[in-house]
Amino acid sequence: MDTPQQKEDKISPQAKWWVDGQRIRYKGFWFKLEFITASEAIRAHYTPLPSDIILASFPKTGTTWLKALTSSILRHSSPLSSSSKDLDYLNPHEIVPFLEIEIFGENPSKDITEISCPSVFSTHLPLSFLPETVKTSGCRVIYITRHPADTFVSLWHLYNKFGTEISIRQAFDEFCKGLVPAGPYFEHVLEFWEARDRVMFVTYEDLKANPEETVRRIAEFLGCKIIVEKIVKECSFEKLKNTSKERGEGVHWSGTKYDMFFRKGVVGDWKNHLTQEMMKELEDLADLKWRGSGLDLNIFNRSASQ
Ligand code: PAP
Repeated sequence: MDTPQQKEDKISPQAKWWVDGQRIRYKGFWFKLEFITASEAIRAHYTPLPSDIILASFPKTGTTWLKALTSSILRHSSPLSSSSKDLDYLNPHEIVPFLEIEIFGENPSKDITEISCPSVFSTHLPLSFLPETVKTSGCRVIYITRHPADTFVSLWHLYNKFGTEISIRQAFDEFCKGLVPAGPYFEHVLEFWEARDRVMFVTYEDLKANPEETVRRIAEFLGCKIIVEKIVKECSFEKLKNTSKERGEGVHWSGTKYDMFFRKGVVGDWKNHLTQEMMKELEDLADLKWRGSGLDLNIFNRSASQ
């Protein structure tokens, strides 16, 4: 039986996020209630098949790009695979569903048995919220991450579009405290980092610095033979953004218009928004929270070939 502290750690209400409603702290992470309920359903009912592919990420770290790349890799390596639909017609989020909403949410919008093989899912849940079998079933998990400063800035812009009422300084403090959806960022990254013997770990910065090499690594991890340049071109920021514009407005379940997933797509935009002092705070936090794990902010400075 849980001690009062353990209970408190599991469900500790309540925090109001910048824009919408309440967040609940559950097992050390902040989520809306519906995500917590869904994570329990996932743990109870989801047994990954060895052929399943799970794309995991903290929000705003490159999820959309990784979804596009993975579906493009699968489509080009096996043109008959219907799990990899054409990016000319669909937003990457329409191709790869979130486990915690579209599959195991309160009103799932997809029937898991209808999804073709290999099934590709995504998740913003921490590793500890997923079933243990994710580590043992042979399914492939790819985790994408991004420098916390650019992650925060991307999140800040998104929430501004929804009408943020607090200053960037206040929002930054909340990010540092972990009070953001799926936060804290540092613990989220650390969980997947510590499982990297089973999880492929990719950074947004690797993809930007050396897309061909990183895509080649992803394809190899998935056991796919492809023409790398074709995939990189098909999933470039410009291409996806233009396709999204041409298609007109569509709205993701989160309320995000599809074209809002493509804002600037660069490394280092934090310099336009954060002070050196704020960056130092992030560096200190990384130091503190990742100490002893072998993980540090230098992973965002390396190119994929190193
Ligand atoms: P999500 O967690 O809400 O799905 P996610 O896709 O992880 O969002 O992150 C969005 C970021 O990825 C945006 O970054 P920015 O705000 O700094 O611009 C978005 O522009 C960027 N992005 C999306 N697609 C691409 C792409 N093909 N190449 C590079 N960056 C991309």
